[in-house]
Amino acid sequence: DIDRQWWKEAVIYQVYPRSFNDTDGNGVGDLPGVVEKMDYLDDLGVDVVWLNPVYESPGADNGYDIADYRAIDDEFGSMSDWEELLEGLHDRDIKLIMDLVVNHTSDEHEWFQESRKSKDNEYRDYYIWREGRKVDREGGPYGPSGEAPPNNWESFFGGPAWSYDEETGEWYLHIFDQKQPDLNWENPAVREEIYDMMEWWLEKGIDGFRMDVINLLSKPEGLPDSDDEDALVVGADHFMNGPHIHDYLSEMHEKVIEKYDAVTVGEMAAIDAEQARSYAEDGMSMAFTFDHLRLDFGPNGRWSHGTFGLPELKRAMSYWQEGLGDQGWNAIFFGNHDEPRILSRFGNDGVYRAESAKLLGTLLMTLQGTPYVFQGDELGMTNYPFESLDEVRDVDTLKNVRLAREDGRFSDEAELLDVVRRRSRDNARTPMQWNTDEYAGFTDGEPWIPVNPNYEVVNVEAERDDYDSVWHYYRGLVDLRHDCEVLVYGDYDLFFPDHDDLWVFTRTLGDEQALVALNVSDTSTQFEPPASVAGADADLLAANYDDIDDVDSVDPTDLQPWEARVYKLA
Ligand code: TEU
Repeated sequence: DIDRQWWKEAVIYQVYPRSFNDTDGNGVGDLPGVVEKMDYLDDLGVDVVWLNPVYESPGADNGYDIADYRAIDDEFGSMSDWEELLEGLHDRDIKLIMDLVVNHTSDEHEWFQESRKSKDNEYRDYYIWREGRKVDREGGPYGPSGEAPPNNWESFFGGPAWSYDEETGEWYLHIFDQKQPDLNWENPAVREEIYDMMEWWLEKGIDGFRMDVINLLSKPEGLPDSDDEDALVVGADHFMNGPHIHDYLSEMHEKVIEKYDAVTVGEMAAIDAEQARSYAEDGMSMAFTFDHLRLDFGPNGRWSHGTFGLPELKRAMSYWQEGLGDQGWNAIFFGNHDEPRILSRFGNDGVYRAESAKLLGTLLMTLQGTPYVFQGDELGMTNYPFESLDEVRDVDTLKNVRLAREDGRFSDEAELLDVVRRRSRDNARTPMQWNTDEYAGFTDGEPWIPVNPNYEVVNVEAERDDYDSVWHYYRGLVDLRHDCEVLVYGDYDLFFPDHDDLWVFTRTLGDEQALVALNVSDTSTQFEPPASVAGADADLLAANYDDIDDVDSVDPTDLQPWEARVYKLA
């Protein structure tokens, strides 16, 4: 009995509009730019576009600081441009999901402007205000008031999660930048405002929401200090998956989502499979989880570098492949606008650039769950070779790295640069590479962030002209995903979990079976098929090396560096 859903069968493409295509020459991508590339998306064959925020925003965190939820920022165009996009995508049978950022607003949102005015303002309780601590803690005093912040929670972007506001002499909570005050979800008026806004967008015809840091909405009574040293940031043990989170999400589902055939994908750091199942019960279609994107954190967490082996990556992914059962659904992704490029992080972006990009695409499209392609990954775009912090735009990188430098956490500037190159969110935010024109055809002006110098080789035009390119391979994978139900709904079974180089698994649905064999390494590796499929008649559904036309059964073979094969068992 398969629980079929359109969003389980879909391939989703993430458009980061700021860096996708600029039509007005101001160096920032815009909505008419996405409209211009709708045929490109259609040619690639994707079913859904997830659009990062384009709402009115001062841009402290590239649109994740929203000043008006119902307006399009001038930088991106107008509401009629947005409507043209929605209509154009729908004409091509492509759905549109929008980013929902409701843990916080911009400090320039009118609610916050009101809220900060006085303690008895009707919007005061839309946000989380507290008095500072009168007793100086070690390291204090912090604020201009001579007080310490209300508790010891830290911002993801570094420093205390609180800022002092002179106007009323209190502090407000911001888990991200100080220009991103957290909304107070305990206040029913806040929840109603958000639900109305969501409904407004759904009425316009969108097909769902990607929900930003959605498991952060509920903060515990009393906002206690954290003493969990393993938490992602100080306080995360309290503000992630907080006490009322399921009440809020199931309320949101009943009041809004349920009335539409909308998909929801929650961004949910720090959850396990059991928690994911309970979020699914609240009505969340699927979740972005991050275990696999923490493996390369070093001794000082995100801003230091550690190493990991393939068995750990397989373990992290297989946990989720096996862990959800009938309840819940995986969102499969290896990167997005917050992460380094997948090719540089999990592949080999040098000699085996094309091979490893294709292997990662194969993995993305053959694991169980809905695959998300981040713009440019279908070309094999890579990390940016940062030479200095001057090339960095991202608030997260700039703030964290500066603080770490002040604290002496880097031994020298070279170490700092190394970590920025590996980790900065800007790696994924460099302009989409369309052709070999200046600035890769992204803009006629000066781009807001530098273009990766490899655009001369890695670009849409060149790859569409080359039948062996990463782009054409992705194009084929999208078709494959559409044609093979076993790749969507089949069970996942992992073989040789401890093998250092091979990732081998089957997908099984009734009497249909596919076998995926990946050589995740720079050296050729002997593949001995698992006993259950060895010798079986099979066709190759996908392969990233082309000298294998004669394969008609699953036999022992040497897999070339980064070779990927998908067999369909007869
Ligand atoms: O990201 C949430 C988040 O936790 C990230 O800040 C993450 O810690 C970091 O990017 C390193 O992986 C979401 C959005 O995707 C991000 O762009 C926003 O900055 C953030 O929320 C705040 O809205």
